[in-house]
Amino acid sequence: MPELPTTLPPLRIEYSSDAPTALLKRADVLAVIAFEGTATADADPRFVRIGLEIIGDPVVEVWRAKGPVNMGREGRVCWSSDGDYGFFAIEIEENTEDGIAAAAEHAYRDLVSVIQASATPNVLRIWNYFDAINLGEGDNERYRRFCVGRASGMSDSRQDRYPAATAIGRRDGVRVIQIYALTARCAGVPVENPRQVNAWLYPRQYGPIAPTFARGMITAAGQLLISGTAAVVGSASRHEDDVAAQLDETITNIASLIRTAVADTSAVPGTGSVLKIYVRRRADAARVVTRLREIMGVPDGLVILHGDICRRELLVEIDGIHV
Ligand code: 3EB
Repeated sequence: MPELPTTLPPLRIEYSSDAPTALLKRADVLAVIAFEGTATADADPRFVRIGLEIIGDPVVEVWRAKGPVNMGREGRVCWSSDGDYGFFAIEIEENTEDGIAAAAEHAYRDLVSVIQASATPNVLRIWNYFDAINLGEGDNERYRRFCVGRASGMSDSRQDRYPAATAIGRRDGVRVIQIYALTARCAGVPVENPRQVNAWLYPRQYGPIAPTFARGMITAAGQLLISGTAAVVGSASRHEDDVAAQLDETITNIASLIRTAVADTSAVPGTGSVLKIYVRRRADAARVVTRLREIMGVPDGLVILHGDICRRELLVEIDGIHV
């Protein structure tokens, strides 16, 4: 068998106002991620619709690989792949009283087993969305219970191999966990942020099981996948009740991650970045966008979503990709 190269062509991630059904007709489309307010598509394993309100123009996120893309379903997991990259998605209902932890564990077990059996077994990045993320007190908060279940479902992962991730709360009242993953034929290199405690080493006060994600992941194509990033310095949340200061801190964190990843002390987010901003309060959206443009100019792509961040005091979070 000829040996496959250990580098990958870049994955193109962009926002599009084209109809999902038109996008899905293209043979190089790996995934289309829509939000509330964007049109639905016919049942296609490459299509997910996340129940977050999009603030602004109704665009969808499109992932384009080299193609051609194969796709299918394996139990509850939907997948697609062009041999270099894989897209895997699962939606799991929360059933019992301890629904969220059990559902997260099942979702991760199913997802990981299908991914590990695939030609693209290296998990680069995972997105997690579920309802009412801050409901419940102390260790009963739904985000913390989710972290417990996720860690059980990922139990065979090594700490230095956690994927980059996002976990955001929906407000649609639908008790279904929505998870999707980007995987690849070649492993990526996880990156941690020197301004922040590694999330998987967070102290006990933030929950019984620390969140299992890396701050970023450099792909074999040299692209940096940026985890959900907020105004966390060390392990503490900063600038309570001040969305502008939280945004500035978040962008400082992202700049620090990018500089660590590319070993270039002048690198900044902006050109070359495709970003999502999650705002807890709808009314903050315009201010956040104005401030973001002041700081970083115009990124290559930008979407604003109305979603809850995993700690109550956090008002804004940003994730994305930087090339
Ligand atoms: C933080 O820095 C903010 O649990 O998967 C960001 C990205 C956050 C991912 C996750 C949580 C997660 O801790 C929260």
